[in-house]
Amino acid sequence: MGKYIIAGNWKMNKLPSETYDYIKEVIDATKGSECEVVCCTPFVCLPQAVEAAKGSHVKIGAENLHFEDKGAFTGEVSAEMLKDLGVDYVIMGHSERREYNNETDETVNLKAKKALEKGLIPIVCCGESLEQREAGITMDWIAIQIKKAFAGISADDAKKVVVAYEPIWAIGTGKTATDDQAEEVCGGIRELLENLYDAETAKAITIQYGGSMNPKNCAGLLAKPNIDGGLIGGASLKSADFAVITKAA
Ligand code: 3PY
Repeated sequence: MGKYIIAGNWKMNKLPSETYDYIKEVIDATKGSECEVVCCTPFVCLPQAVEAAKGSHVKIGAENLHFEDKGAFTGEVSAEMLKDLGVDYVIMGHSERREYNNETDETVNLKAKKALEKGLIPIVCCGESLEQREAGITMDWIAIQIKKAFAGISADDAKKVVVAYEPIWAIGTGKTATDDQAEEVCGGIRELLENLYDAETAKAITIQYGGSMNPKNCAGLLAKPNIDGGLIGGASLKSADFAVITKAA
């Protein structure tokens, strides 16, 4: 299956002045992990994060980007700016940005294409609401999100994309999908990707579970055949907790 990647999503947490030391802590705590270890930080923390991670096994990611190259987009940050800073990954389509910042499947697609063009690895988030799950339309919804996110992306580029399945009802609620619920959707995503591309491409794509993954529930989730890692919210803010997860992957 895809390469195992555990990525922290700090969201709007930690200060630039705390970042350098915290990344050093993460480097120490996660030493010996077999997966790729990534910390996605707020824009203002990225310079310190990149500096601290230099020469280590930890990679740095951003939590968003703009899909245009440059211009009159006050407050926005381009793929090239992130690349220039030494950033490797970038999250897009997180349900919080879909809810509060007008992120749509179309902007996710534009962002994914721009990130790939500039040599960044997109972490594309998808996931259903509780109402959609209860209505039995989880996979239909995810299929729309995935098809739109990957529109116009070649098989070679698709292999570089990371998909994060994050059920909205499990984000910031303390609720996690059961191992089987998470595997069912991640397996469904793999099947979708196989239909969109081919079996080899679908196998190469990392599919993460996200949504309150923590030191207690990570082992069961990560043991599932179609879960190749995690996008970690709260548990990425404590290096010891984060390291338990990176070592389980
Ligand atoms: C969570 O774990 O809450 C997340 O949203 C990870 O992205």
